[in-house]
Amino acid sequence: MSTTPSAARPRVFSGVQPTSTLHIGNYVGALRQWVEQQHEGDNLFCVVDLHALTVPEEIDPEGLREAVRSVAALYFAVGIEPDKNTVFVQSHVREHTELTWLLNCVTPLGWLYRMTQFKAKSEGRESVGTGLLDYPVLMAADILLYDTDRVPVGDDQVQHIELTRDLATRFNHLFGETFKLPKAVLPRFGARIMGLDDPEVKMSKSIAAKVDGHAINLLDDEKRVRKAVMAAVTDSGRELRFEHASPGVRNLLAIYQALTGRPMPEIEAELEGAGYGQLKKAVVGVVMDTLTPLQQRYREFMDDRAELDRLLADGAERAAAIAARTMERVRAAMGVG
Ligand code: ATP
Ligand code: LTN
Repeated sequence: MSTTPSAARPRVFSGVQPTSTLHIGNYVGALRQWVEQQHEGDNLFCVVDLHALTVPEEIDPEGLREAVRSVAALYFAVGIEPDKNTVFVQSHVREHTELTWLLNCVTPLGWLYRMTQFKAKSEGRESVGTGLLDYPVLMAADILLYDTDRVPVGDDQVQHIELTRDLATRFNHLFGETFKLPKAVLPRFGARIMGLDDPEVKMSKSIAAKVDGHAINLLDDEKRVRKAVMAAVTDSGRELRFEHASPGVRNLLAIYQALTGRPMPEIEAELEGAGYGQLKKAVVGVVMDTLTPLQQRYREFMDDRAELDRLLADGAERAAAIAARTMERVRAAMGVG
């Protein structure tokens, strides 16, 4: 496999944190885009376990190792082909942490305090760790280490990718042309799926771990999916046109659209005269059409641990070869190493 990005094959990098089970927002916002675009790029898909350490009270070492395997198995289960993509675990390639330190030294604190994710995650906490503030610099290191062109993510990560570009620009200005500037790539549909229980907030793993009925998790069985979708917040009317619908109904329509890939006018025509109950049943149907085969493949990967570990070790070796070359350039530019 080629490890050199070329004009014809853009370098693609993305990752998900192994913090509890992934949900349908992670699927349509991130994983499905990766699968759809996997033949266009020279891709690295990472399980970003170092990002899962930012709240020390919540670190569960055994649970984390298991979650890393589970997320990797999900990557393969959604259709990421191991021989065409580099799938690896962030902590297996030490250069991520080394580059983070070097980038830290050129990052103005003000840039980090401005991040909306930092503001949201630090709000109301008695003590906030440095890792939570520094999180976007580790993410910038992930991306810049591989001369990444494209970063396929959901809408909530765009600000972090802009920060990555700003950091790369600042570094290049201070130490000479070293890093490429990456671009965020958003999905056509479903860049921001909202919570079923509260359509004003983004569907998120951390809320799903605490609140039943917030998310549709990728490993949920039909009973749980049905329960969550049927209880989803709507309103007392019957408005099923996307533009005029209330936030909860819009979210269900958005999930339906994201999973069927059909244009909204076609969906609206199909549901004309229907009530919210029918919309919810249709959503349960398309969710299960997606989840059933995915869960079957997930179990196969989880049952063959030796093979999963082998695939990840192989991925780390390929990623490390690229990372080592970038670090030589960065160290030379800064006069260390
Ligand atoms: P946490 O609550 O732990 O922060 P999360 O649910 O926000 O987790 P991440 O690991 O931060 O999930 O995100 C992984 C990928 O999924 C990112 O590309 C992110 O943009 C995307 N994503 C997360 N939530 C959604 C959502 N609700 N809709 C669309 N994409 C999403
Ligand atoms: N912060 C991202 C996860 C992440 C990531 C990355 C995504 C860490 N490093 C590099 C894209 C590229 C999130 O989804 N919470």
